Amino acid sequence: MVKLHYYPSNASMIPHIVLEELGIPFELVLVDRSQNLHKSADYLKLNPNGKIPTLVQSTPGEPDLVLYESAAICLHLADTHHSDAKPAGNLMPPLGSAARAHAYKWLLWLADTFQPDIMMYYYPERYVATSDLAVVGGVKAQAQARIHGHLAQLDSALARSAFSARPTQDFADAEPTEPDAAVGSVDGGHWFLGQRYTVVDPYVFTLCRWTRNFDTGPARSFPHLGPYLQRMVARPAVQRVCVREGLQPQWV
Ligand SMILES: N[C@@H](CCC(=O)N[C@@H](CS)C(=O)NCC(=O)O)C(=O)O
Repeated sequence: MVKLHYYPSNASMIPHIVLEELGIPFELVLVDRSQNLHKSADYLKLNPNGKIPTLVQSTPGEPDLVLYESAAICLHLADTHHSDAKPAGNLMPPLGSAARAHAYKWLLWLADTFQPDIMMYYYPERYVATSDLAVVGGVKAQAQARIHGHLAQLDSALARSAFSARPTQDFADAEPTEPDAAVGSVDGGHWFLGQRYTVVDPYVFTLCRWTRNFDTGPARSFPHLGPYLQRMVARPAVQRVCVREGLQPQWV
């Protein structure tokens, strides 16, 4: 049995979507952040960072696998639900392929570059040793400017992947060539790495969702990200997660 320790709209949404996409039976365990339970002694035993999510996988006769870090959880779920017989359901490109290398690159970039800037935007006071509102506001503004750059980077990567996608390819190379100027208007109905949906998609979706209330430049306002996010919202697994977590529209 798999248990996902979650809080609505937190990073736990990323593996939650992956679990739904893979059709794995799982149990959701609420870590009530409103009661600071992510810092409780019991939760810290699972995740010493006091962060959400944590996945606990129990297999009879084996010690529990306790895993934190959204990207690691998603990769583990993709690895353990990989099928050579039914490759269409796999959520990572084949081992050793260029597409898989790009998947690693994007997952790490999302986790170590984009996600920390979002945290800095929402919690700027954590990053300065003063309560001076002008200083705190400056940290927030700088984070928002960097996030705008990250969204632009995702948007142009999507443009390239639309340009490179071929119906016969299992996984399009995510960064094959410089984008063609004409590609700006192309909406190939594709996913982040090309024709095939991967665990990168729920990660991109969730971080983009966190910009939905930005007064300027939310992810949905970018030319390629906008339609892409709508394709994500149309996926039944994404809809099930948004409903189960009790999220209010606008979802993205
Ligand atoms: N890189 C970690 C980050 C997790 C993370 O920052 N989670 C946030 C919720 S979105 C959290 O638990 N914050 C609580 C806190 O910082 O006190 C992951 O993706 O698992």
